[in-house]
Amino acid sequence: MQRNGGYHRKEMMVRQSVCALDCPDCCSLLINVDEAGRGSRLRGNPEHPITRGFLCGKVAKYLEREYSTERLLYPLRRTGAKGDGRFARISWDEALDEIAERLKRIAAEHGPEAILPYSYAGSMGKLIANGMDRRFFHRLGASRLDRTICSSAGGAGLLAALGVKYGTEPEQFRHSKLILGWGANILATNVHLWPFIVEARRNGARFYTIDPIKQKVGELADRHFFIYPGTDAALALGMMHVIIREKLYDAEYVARYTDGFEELVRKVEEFTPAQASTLTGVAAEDIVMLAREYATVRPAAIRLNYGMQRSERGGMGVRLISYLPVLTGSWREAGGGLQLSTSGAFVFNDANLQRPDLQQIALGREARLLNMAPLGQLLNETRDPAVHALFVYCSNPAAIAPDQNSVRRGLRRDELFTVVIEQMQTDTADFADIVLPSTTFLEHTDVYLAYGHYYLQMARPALPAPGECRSNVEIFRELAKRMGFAEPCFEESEDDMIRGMLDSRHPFFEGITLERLERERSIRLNISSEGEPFLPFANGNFGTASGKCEFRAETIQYEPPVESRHGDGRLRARFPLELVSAKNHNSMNSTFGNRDDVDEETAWLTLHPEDATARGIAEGDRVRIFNQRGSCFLTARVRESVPRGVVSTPSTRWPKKSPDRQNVNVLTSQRLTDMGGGPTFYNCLVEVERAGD
Ligand SMILES: Nc1nc2c(c(=O)[nH]1)N[C@H]1C(S)=C(S)[C@@H](COP(=O)(O)OP(=O)(O)OC[C@H]3O[C@@H](n4cnc5c(=O)[nH]c(N)nc54)[C@H](O)[C@@H]3O)O[C@H]1N2
Ligand SMILES: Nc1nc2c(c(=O)[nH]1)N[C@H]1C(S)=C(S)[C@@H](COP(=O)(O)OP(=O)(O)OC[C@H]3O[C@@H](n4cnc5c(=O)[nH]c(N)nc54)[C@H](O)[C@@H]3O)O[C@H]1N2
Ligand code: SF4
Ligand SMILES: [Mo]
Repeated sequence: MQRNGGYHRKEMMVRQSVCALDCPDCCSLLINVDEAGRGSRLRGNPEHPITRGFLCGKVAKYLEREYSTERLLYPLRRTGAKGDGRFARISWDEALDEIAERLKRIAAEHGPEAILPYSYAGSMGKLIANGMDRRFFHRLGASRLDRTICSSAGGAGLLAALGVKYGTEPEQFRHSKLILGWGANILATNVHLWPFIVEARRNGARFYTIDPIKQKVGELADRHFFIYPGTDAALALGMMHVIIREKLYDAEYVARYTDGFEELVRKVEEFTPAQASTLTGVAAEDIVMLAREYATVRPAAIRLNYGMQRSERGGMGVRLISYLPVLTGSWREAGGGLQLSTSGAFVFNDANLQRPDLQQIALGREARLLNMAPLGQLLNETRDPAVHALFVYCSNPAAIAPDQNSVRRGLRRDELFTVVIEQMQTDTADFADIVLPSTTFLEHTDVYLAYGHYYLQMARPALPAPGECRSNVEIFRELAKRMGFAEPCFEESEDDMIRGMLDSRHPFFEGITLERLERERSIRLNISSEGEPFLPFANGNFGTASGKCEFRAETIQYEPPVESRHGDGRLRARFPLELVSAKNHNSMNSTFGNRDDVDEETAWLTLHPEDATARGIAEGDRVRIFNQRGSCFLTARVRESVPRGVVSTPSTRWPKKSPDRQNVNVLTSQRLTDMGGGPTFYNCLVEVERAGD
């Protein structure tokens, strides 16, 4: 802790923390704390090589949330109907006793797999969202949750292509001469990559974006390419066609480090630029130009983000795009390659941390695995056993899960026992039988991986927890006691847990200890020697069994998404517009949805002028947006930032802040992606009409 007296009248301490929000940047924070323990200013750590002294707008204001009068401070028991939001304060003992008693009863009557945890990355912390909670549910024998809601299609695509889930370091983008922002809203969702792009451009790099929406980052690009939602696989095939036809690939790299190239050559023959253009909406000459520049302007880096894999063909899209730097040998170069995620380099000892072996005690086997994306189906249709208890933390499924009407029908079931650990009274918390108040990341110890860089970080509490808030770790530890779980792992301190997870024996983790983390707080993984760039596939070394990149051309195929302009004709006749509900700028999924300014940002629907005129819609009109699954109201904005046939709204609003208590997820479907079982939020056909005032 540094002291920073001087011109401040009150003695100020500067404490270090880490932003735990679900963001690739995983920033190192500094917070000013006065003698009374009150935080007064949050800023980015200037010494952190990625944070570089600045924060995004949403977290610069995080202290407003920290001290908000809307924070949940005490355990609550529901007194009204599910969803009404009427609750009464109870004590921790009452709350925990009741939860333990209900879980025991459900496990005895229906088997423990009738209990379902539901969590995602409200905190990215290993202890808070991937630690004591997992031990608890494993010991209980609860159903396991397949955490697919965000990135599993892209993860599967990347693994299919490269065999591991990591890629180019953000720091290396400064050396690029051509950067493609592909399905990546960099200024909103990954702002700490931006300075490296600026540096590259200062040195002459070109920067292009490929996205169905021209976001702010698209306006700042040298060129923006509009693409129809969910058609990236076709664009990648078209680019490969040109690169191969014009012999722009790196023949030596391909010969040494890949397998199945000849079959790939035959496969991509049919995907001419003209054909790819029809499917994607990108002009044929632009596809040729993109392919030529990508292959010849060196080094060229691709920043792929998860936006492009939230669609029916998302897995194949990521897989095929990941072949581009393989074909051109771009992995050899600093400033080349591709980044979708870096998370696969953080090889913790998750067996120590999460103790999957504990499932043997209750079940004698692994518990069933349920995919979180179609939550409505899980709650309404799962049998043998049905879901009788839902335990939610670090997620707000009533706002963020697809097919919201189905989710709500499930949450409303009388016999379902629901527990929600939360910081705010979310829509999901409104359906809970018991609500437990959670600490924020400024108030508990945790360890963080990153999915946009290679620094492992640790945070200690910087601020005291208000009211009776407790961390998930404390809560699951207490619940374990009440359930009678006697294993020593439920007695472990946070530090014990950290030691266990760092004991991974992976070379990337060598020399990383709790003591070192305590001292340094942020440690670059051992991915390359000091001062050297990390070039993971410069010499092949793919994560496949053969160590080569295997094209397996026979498994490459492309079909237009069902919910798209080239998809199901009957559906399209009723709902001709493609809705993309991508990320908002000033919030984090639904996390700051309680704020009025965020609600306003997420209440817009952008339409192309021709689509608006055809429907008699003008800027500022209230519109109803609907399909076979539901409808909601938004306010029209008429712009050429979307192509004809595409409408867009920033996601996701708190349903209960909108007049009809619905957000866009009433429209999105429970259909899954081609790989990885992910949700298909961005392939969603709708119609829009002007609504009365
Ligand atoms: N400000 C802010 N930052 C965030 C978040 C937030 O809610 N707000 N959420 C966090 C989370 S959970 C995640 S997963 C990351 C995601 O980070 P990103 O992937 O960058 O964000 P998205 O908005 O999902 O998608 C990025 C872009 O992909 C575009 N896109 C949609 N469909 C397609 C398609 O089919 N093809 C192509 N090429 N592009 C497409 C969208 O229009 C969008 O502009 O951001 C994190 N950071
Ligand atoms: N239409 C549409 N839907 C989407 C998306 C989209 O782009 N469009 N994006 C999808 C994606 S990529 C994602 S990742 C999901 C995100 O969906 P969620 O993972 O549900 O993320 P948030 O909406 O940010 O909600 C996280 C909640 O966790 C709580 N929380 C934070 N820290 C803690 C803690 O320490 N303990 C506990 N108990 N709670 C905590 C916060 O208060 C917040 O309410 O949404 C998905 N849904
Ligand atoms: S949300 Fe992302 S950019 Fe903002 S402070 Fe957190 S890690 Fe940094
Ligand atoms: Mo996400």
